[in-house]
Amino acid sequence: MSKAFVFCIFLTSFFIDSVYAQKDAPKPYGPVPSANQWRWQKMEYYAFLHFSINTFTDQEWGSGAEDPKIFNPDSLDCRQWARVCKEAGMKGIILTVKHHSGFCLWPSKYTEFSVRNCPWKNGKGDIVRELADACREYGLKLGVYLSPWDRNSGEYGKPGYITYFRNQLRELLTNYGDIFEVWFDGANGGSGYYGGANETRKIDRRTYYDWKNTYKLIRQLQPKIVIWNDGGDRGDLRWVGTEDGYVGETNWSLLNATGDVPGDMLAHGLENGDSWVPGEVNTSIRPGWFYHAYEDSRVKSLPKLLDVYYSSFGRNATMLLNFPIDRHGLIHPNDEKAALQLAAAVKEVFADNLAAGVAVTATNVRRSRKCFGAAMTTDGNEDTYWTTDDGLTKAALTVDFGKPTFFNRFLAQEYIRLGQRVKAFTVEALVNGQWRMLARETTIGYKRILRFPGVTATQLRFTITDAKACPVIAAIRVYNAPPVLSAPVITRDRQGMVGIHAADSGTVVHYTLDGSIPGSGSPKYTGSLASDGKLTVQAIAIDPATGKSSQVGREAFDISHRGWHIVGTRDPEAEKVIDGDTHTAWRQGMEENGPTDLVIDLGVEYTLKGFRYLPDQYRRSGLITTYRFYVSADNHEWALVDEGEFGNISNNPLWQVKSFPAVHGRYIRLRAIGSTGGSAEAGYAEVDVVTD
Ligand code: FUL
Repeated sequence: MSKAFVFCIFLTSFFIDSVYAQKDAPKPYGPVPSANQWRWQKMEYYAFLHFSINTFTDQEWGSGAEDPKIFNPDSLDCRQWARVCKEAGMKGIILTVKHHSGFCLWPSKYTEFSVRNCPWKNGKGDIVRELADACREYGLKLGVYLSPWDRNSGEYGKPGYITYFRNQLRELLTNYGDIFEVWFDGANGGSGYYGGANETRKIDRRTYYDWKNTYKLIRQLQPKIVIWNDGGDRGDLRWVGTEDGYVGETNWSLLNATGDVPGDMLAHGLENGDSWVPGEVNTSIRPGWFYHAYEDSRVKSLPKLLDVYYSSFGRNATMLLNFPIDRHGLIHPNDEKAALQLAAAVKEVFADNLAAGVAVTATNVRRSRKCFGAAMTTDGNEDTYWTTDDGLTKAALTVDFGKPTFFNRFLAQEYIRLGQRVKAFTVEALVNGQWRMLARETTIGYKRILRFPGVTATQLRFTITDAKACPVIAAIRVYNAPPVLSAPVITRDRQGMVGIHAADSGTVVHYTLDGSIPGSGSPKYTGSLASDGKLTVQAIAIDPATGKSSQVGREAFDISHRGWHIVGTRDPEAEKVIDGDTHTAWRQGMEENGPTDLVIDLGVEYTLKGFRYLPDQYRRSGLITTYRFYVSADNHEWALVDEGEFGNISNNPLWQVKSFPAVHGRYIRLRAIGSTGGSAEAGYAEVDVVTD
């Protein structure tokens, strides 16, 4: 036979095969991702960067009244941002090109409130341009966060603002190359500078922006973009209802095209929704979105970041991890270190797929000339899949390791281009000849990763127990993740007793009180330690069996609360505000239209230079949004020392730290002016002071 003839037969059979196979493949079931959503989903993990004028005022939200002259990073380097993100394993970067203050990181033609009027590069700089260039150099995609709410613009709330907003979109979507995602935050309307009006402006978030026509413009300018919108018309992606870094374990990539989306639906999607709207989990590597030096030691630990990874990417969502850019214009070294540790840990966990190259069998394989067999789930190709005959909604795959094998992670992947189908599944292990249930779960979607205590088994059985239509599984993988120890948790109670709590049993805790890094030579923790004044406690946990140690846990305390009392209430629950336990809270009803006071007697006079407020951690209402803070020597004459807002407290109810010029006093008064949930209540987990 001539070579040409053989080649011809090969081509013909390839052609017949693919036609037959296509005809034979399951039909898509329900909504499926668009080409843009599919491209986006495969990005899996990418960065958020928060940087704006409020980086220079230490606030989470800017008011719009700031002087552009304060925006002056001394070493801004977008290549550093891109390098860190690339090395962290991320595929793109979304930058807050305009946050709620309205300050623009590019020299927009349509406003004076931008980098054009700041000292950085003598007003000749363009951060969006520098980042676009850096992304191109590092092979990253670029996205933009353009806040619909603009606290600077005098036009905000009026029809003219929509033209302004679209003009800015046009600049961003035409001048900087491909933009993969545009982010429209849901915070909309409220107090602001508004061109000097200094007032409160409310808008109807459903109608004001005329999203329909704005979307049309976006898609015309960037046909490959995905739209994230938490404020108005349904975009291509959805918020998952929290900024804490997780999505529901049951997570459908579906919603209805219209109608309200309550929090629970954001977390879980809608099983029978009529549109494909997958979840994106956004969270910050630190407590806040913007940079605050006081959070330098609050960067998420490796166990926490791994938990976020498993609870977002591991639950059929993408992971959007934020780096606050610091005042130098850089990603802070602590944040870089944490992100690289996560990348190394992820690489280690997923290095060795124990299901690759071993026998996998299925209870049913779709009758076809094309291969839809079990082996398609372990061939390393995510575009091939195992599927069954139509009409089957139950089926199983069995992985035979051929020898006792230890594992503690399981990953499954649906071929979502044919729809998200699986409603329920189980994972079992064959241990000493007996099947043992490891997990009973619900949805899978693009990727689902399960964590469970390690087990030694010869086989693993993955059973789809319910599905909307025949299952279509692109991959299953099995791993043995090495243990990662958690840093000890450090607390101090009202009496000043310091407790250090190891998260992993069997570990030994060592600590220091002198600012040095603890090691195996530092004192061993055997029980609570008495303390009084300012104190920094650092601790690590060491596993004596392996010698592995955790990251360092660190907690800096100001004066103890021993002599403190809540004044002016008989409610004994009020003492919870100063008990040092962040899990307990006190709530008090607010006067109509505020204000409501919390007065604390510190026992003796101190030099005070700030205060800290932690809202109730378990409710979304009663979180103080605007405040005044007073100090007194005698509980009669009060001096107002600070006032302002706790920006973004509703979505991110973390410790609020406020400073003011040093003042002497024994009594403090936190006056709640407004709070979430209609200002009916003010809730406090803790209130603390910062002394000189
Ligand atoms: C929130 C905003 O208000 C925050 O400032 C931050 O940008 C976060 C990602 O979204 O809702």
